[in-house]
Amino acid sequence: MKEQLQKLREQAMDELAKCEAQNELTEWKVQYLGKKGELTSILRGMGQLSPEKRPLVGQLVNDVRSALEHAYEQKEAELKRKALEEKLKAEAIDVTLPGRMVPVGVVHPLNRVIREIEDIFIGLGFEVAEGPEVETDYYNFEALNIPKNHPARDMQDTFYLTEEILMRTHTSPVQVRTLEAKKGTVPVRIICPGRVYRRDDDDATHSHLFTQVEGLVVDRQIRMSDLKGILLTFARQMFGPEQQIRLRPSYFPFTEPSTEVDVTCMACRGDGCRICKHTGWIEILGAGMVHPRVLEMAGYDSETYTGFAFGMGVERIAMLKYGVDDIRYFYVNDVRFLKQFASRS
Ligand code: 2NM
Repeated sequence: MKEQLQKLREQAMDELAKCEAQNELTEWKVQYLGKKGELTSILRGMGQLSPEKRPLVGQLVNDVRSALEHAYEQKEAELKRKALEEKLKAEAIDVTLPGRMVPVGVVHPLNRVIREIEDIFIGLGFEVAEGPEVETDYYNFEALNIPKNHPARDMQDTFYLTEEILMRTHTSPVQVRTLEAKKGTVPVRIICPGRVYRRDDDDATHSHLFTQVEGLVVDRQIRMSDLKGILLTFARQMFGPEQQIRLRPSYFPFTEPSTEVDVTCMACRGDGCRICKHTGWIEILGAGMVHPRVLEMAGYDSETYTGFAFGMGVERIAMLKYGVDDIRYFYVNDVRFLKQFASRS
């Protein structure tokens, strides 16, 4: 009996050592330690033994059982550890691998310049106002002192949708709408960026669709010197602290007096070059004192209130700033062009 137990123990230990997976381990446990297992059947056979031998053999069986149980637990822990190690090895991540490049877009140069202009005027106390690109004849022309059959309508050939509805030719209608909404109250300090449309043949310097930023200030005692101060401050923040501005008389139906505004040529700093046609100056703005009729039509008492307004073409400024020689580049969305604005400001 004792030998039989010894043999069983050795055999069980050998078999256990061969186990390589949890399912084999479970089979082993059933075979040697289970209710119908080999140890149990030896225990059952003890009935045949003499009473003196029974405790001795019982003790032996229990020793073998606990030795096998102990060995089983150790083996199970070992297998679990091995399985975990393999799993960690298989799922290992090389954190030193370079990441996959994600293509990132860039802000369109026109939007970049718009943001820059907005930031400057916001710093001067202006708010940004926007409005519809499809407008009525009233807001685009009548309210701006451009009556029907007025020659000024020829200045900006218009895309008409119907007799009365058109694509706006400037962002001034937004300013008229803002004045109406403020119902005669001051101060009014707004800039209006947006797309405008004119029936032009496209070429290197003309586009039937382009972008404007217009500004408007209305308050008591606003005068021409306020306009000059604001535009000089703008020019210096936009193009550099050495900038000067120059005002030349002009004509717009919605301002009186009206002026065209030149800034120091940023290419030659005023010395004269091809870009400024050897004048040292570049025209970038139109401006003037808002015509009293425009104020009256929008509900402002022109005896009490005065204002100035100005307008500029964003493409022209972007072309000068970035050295772009054809306005059409802004609209064809050639990534080779757009990518060049990746990290410039
Ligand atoms: C310009 C030039 C001069 C202008 C006038 C107005 C309004 F609505 F207040 F009357 N907005 N913008 C204006 C004046 C625009 O662009 C070259």
